[in-house]
Amino acid sequence: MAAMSGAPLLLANATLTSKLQDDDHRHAEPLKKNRDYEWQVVWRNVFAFVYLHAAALYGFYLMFAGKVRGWTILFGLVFALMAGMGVTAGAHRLWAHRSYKARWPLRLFLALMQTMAFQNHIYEWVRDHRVHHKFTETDADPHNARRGFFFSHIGWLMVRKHKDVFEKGATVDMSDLEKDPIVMFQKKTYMVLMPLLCFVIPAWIPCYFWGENPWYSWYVASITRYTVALHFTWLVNSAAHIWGNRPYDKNIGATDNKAVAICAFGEGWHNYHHVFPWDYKAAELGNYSTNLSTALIDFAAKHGLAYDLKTVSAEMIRQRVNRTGDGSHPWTKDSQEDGHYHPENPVWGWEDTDMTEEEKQFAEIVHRKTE
Ligand code: ST9
Ligand code: ZN
Ligand code: ZN
Repeated sequence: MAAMSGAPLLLANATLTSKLQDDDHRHAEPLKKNRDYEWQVVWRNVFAFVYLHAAALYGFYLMFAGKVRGWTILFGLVFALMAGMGVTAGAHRLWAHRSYKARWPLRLFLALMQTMAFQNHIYEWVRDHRVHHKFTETDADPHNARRGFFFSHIGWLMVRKHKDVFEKGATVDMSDLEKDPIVMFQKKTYMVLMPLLCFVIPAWIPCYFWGENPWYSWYVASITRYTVALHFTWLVNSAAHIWGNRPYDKNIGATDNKAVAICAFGEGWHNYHHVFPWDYKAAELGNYSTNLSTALIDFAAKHGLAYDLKTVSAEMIRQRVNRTGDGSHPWTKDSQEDGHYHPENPVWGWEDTDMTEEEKQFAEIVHRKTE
């Protein structure tokens, strides 16, 4: 393991030019009507979501009526936890933001867990997410929250994307993922692996190991577990772009929302995350109880599977809170402007080649002394 293994890194970017602000997505502005975007409904997806929700309601009935075994419910919870971690610690913090590095056994494990979640393969998930960060709350954002709760939550998966998503999305560098054999293998085999890992195996395990009724197992361990996990994930795109505090930047839509953080294993500290997307914790406030993904990454780092964890200095956070926060940060009242450090904006958090020379210059990685 490299000498720096397990040690968080600090990214200092003193006067980084803002890509995000270039996109002119001031939250207060109402969405301009865009005649180019006539919704083309994808009925296949609409019907799939109608089935999922009807079947999940039946799954809840089975659970509350005591028809399904306790072991099956417990299994569904553990499975959801693992799949969710594949999304948060894997697709999101590792692959989309490169906020830490992972040895191949951890990458394999995270890719398998991400496949269990069926939120599209890692490559597609990351592409949409990088585009979301780069063009937040514009027409190029796949789940633009300025189109309202329903669109950003689920609606965006039921219509064809705006042309800006394709056009501006094409400017996002994905070469790092193309070099990761685990990501590319998952992409190639997704249509076989995903149905097995997300639906067939979780329905089969309760039947085989403790004799659950196969239909009950299907509805509870597969469908209800999947549907609830989707909603918890989607809340990050919808609720955490609408309701909550903006302690770090009041000018952006993303919010810190503790309830979402709990449901989405630490991804609800979304105002912080949009301001400092390279931080492997995706949060400053809260602890492991509101950030289970950080607990997993720290555990992996302790055992040498994760390393080069990136984070943000307390000073940099303080300066940003003072300059652009909405006053809800617990430090705000005590802190004072010293005028020394004025971070303009984050780098997006991964080592992409489409960063400008100026951005690269300021995205200097500084090692933090640990002990
Ligand atoms: C799901 C994803 O639910 C959820 C993501 C949530 C993200 C949350 C993030 C927050 C942090 C993490 C929180 C985790 C919490 C976890 C807690 C768990 C308990 N850039 O897409 P297509 C191009 S998925 C550049 O088909 P259409 C590209 O060339 C749910 N280019 O567009 C592409 O071709 P290819 C299950 C892009 O036709 C081509 O366009 N899945 C980009 O408009 C066509 O792309 C579903 O429901 C881009 N961003 O269709 C299926 N995008 O791929 C969902 C596209 O060959 N998807 N291009 O390179 C679909 O059916 C379709 O995508 C569609 C749009 C109908 C929505
Ligand atoms: Zn992100
Ligand atoms: Zn967001």
